[in-house]
Amino acid sequence: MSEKILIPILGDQLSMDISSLKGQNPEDCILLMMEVEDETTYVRHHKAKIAYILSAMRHHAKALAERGWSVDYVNLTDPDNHGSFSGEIARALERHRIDRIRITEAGEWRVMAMIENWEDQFAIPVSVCPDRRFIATHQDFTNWAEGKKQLRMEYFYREMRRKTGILLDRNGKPEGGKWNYDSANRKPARGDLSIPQPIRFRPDDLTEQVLAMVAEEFPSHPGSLDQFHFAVTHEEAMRQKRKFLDEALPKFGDYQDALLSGEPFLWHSILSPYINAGLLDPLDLCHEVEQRYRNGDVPLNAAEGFIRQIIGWREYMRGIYWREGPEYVDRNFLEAKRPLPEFYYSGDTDMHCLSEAIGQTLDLAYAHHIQRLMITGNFALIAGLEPQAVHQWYLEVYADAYEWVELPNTLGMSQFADGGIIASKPYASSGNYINKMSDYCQSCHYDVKKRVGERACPFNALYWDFLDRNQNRLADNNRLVMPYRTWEKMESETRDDIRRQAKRFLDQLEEN
Ligand code: FAD
Ligand code: DLZ
Ligand code: SF4
Repeated sequence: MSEKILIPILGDQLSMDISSLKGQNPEDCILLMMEVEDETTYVRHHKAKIAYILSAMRHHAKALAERGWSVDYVNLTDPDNHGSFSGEIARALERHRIDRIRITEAGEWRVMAMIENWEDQFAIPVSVCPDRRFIATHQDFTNWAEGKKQLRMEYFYREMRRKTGILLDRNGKPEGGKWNYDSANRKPARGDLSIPQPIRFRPDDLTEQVLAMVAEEFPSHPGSLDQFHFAVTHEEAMRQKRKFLDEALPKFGDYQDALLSGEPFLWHSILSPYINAGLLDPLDLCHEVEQRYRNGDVPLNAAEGFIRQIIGWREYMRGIYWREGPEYVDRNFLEAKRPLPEFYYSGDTDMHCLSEAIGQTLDLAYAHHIQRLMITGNFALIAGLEPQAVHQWYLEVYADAYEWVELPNTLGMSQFADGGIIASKPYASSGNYINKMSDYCQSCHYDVKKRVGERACPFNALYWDFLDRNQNRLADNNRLVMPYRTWEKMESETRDDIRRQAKRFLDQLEEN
């Protein structure tokens, strides 16, 4: 009798090419897919995030079965469901005669720790395959980081360009002569531009069942299911990819940093949930973007800008996550302690920029990068919110959020809680930046031009107060020399007024 192999497929491994399936004969394998309470509740995920992942899992199970794989699928509401990956592996080993387990490495420390136990726990051989959906292996990142004082994304990105050959000319030099065209990518958007909209996929019967189940099982989780629009199959994700390439990519670069009221998507791809769960392959996508550039369909600043997000930022964040270890989550360089204000779960605030970004997050489980970094993230940073609470919020509310990518973005890039491993300076700004890049301030209760007084934009006093509060930790940062000089040059009464204004606001924040 041939050896029987149990292959668990996790909820973010929904690819036909996942490494654990490579070279395996379907007749020798049982694929195990598990909807489990531990995964749906280790944080209070947005309802639409749970619905998206479970529906995509159910569709993927069907697609695997159509290709001849035997799939054992455990539903969340199965009465015997043990509620955890390990519990369900134990049950599967009772149901089937299994000789060994084979699995693609999990995306996060928490789940890897479980998998590493299985060999002893179940007295069965367990082999863990590397996740080949990433361009850099763990060893590649370690080799690159070796001996470097600073791990700047830009240099890592160049390595990835060389490794993949993407956007290199015949001599191996960067296409167009420069590695990075970010300086061309800072246009504010105007409401009169025609903005492409992503496809809103209509839920099929399977998705409708999942939506009903999620509404029933997770009533207290944040977010709404009313505008559920996600693709839940590889084919649907490919349709959204094509729409993005045709309609939004040409201007992706120009408006990458723009913000506009009532426009949640702008020229972004809305592909992160699909890339992270396995419905789309990141490298294939970058090759297609490169091809669009070579065909003359899109400008270089758009193609390079997009490719940098994937083979640069995305890969770099994963590298940092695994390099920094499971303790990374506890870092709090700025010793920020304030609890997350309630309005992060309601959008109910008269700061228009925040109510827009949070409102759309609760409706759609999506916000684009500049909203995450310069609105919700910036506010959390300058208001001194506890980075672990901020991390939990981001992990809960976005459909694309898995710890390996969310944590370094939130804790490192956005909250500077790692003391500068990722960011060379904190992404802190006053209302001025928001006003320059958006139309939010035009319809806000507050006056973006004022620093003090009843209607003064809270971002203004908070920004200076943030610098003042953290002077002993940040004054040495050579990228902050100018702002500290400006602060020092202000009249001492002005500085006191700003401190008082910030204190009043922060006291009220804690009372509410
Ligand atoms: P686009 O703007 O179209 O970008 C294209 C792709 O590039 C994205 O789909 C994504 O795969 C990749 N990408 C872009 N920026 C980053 C980045 N900084 N890190 C990793 N990949 C990137 N991204 C996640 O995938 N999951 C998260 O949980 C997540 N949390 C974040 C938290 C904070 C505080 C911040 C500032 C950023 C976070 N990001 C996260 C990165 C980024 O905001 C999202 O990838 C992006 O907004 C997804 O929307 P999109 O697909 O329309 O992206
Ligand atoms: C995020 C998530 C959720 C909400 N539910 C499940 C689930 O029920 N079953 C599953 O296999 N995966 C789920 N996931 C994704 C997992 O959390 C993700 O695969 C691991 O975090 C990988 O490390
Ligand atoms: Fe946000 Fe201030 Fe502008 Fe209002 S005025 S939208 S609070 S930056």
